[in-house]
Amino acid sequence: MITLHHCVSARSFRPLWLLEELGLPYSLRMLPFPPRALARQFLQDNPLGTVPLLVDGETRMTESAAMCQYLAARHSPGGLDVAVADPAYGAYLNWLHMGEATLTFPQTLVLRYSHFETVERRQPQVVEDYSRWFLARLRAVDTALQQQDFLCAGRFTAADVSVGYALLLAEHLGLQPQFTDAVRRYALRLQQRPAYQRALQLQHQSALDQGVPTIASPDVRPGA
Ligand SMILES: N[C@@H](CCC(=O)N[C@@H](CS)C(=O)NCC(=O)O)C(=O)O
Repeated sequence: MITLHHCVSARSFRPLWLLEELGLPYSLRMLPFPPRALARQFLQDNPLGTVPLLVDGETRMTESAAMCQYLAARHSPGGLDVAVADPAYGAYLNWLHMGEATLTFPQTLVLRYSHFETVERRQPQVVEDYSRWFLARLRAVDTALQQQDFLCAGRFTAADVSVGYALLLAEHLGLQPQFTDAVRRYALRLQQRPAYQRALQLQHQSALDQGVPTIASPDVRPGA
């Protein structure tokens, strides 16, 4: 049985959404955000203190994009992954990792220096620079979507889950009004998927059931 350690709408939303897309059995363990401060016993499970943590037998993973790759390859070969022999394999891996490395990372600087830090440590210049950085990198997504509904292989794949989470985070940061039409329509297309909707409802209900705040992690204001 797979166990996913998750905070509401944190990067762990990627594997949660994918698990729902794949229809796999799993157990969802909700944590308050940030777990490093509010659930210190979690450090015994993951010394980084970060979510997601995914445990599948002897396998323990702490990188959300890698989890997407792992779950799609191991549990749905030919379904939500792209096979090594497929001409779209390189594009698939590129998008899958771009979702975290290029599209999510700059947003974490925006989040940290606009909301997470104490008022004295906030950095409006960092917020402006990395918001622009993110929006500039998003042009690659816009270009791809001029030709197709999904990023690669002519169908929905785990790469769309990875990039889709970066778009969800951007909405929490108020960057959505600066999306192009193609990106806005794409985000809507992803968010209308039944598995995405189920993941949203499940995280909310599981937070209630497990006594964890239901507020989305990017909306938490630890420094306020
Ligand atoms: N690159 C990792 C980043 C994991 C990460 O930093 N997660 C954030 C939530 S989105 C976290 O747990 N932050 C809490 C902390 O840094 O204490 C991934 O993609 O999973």
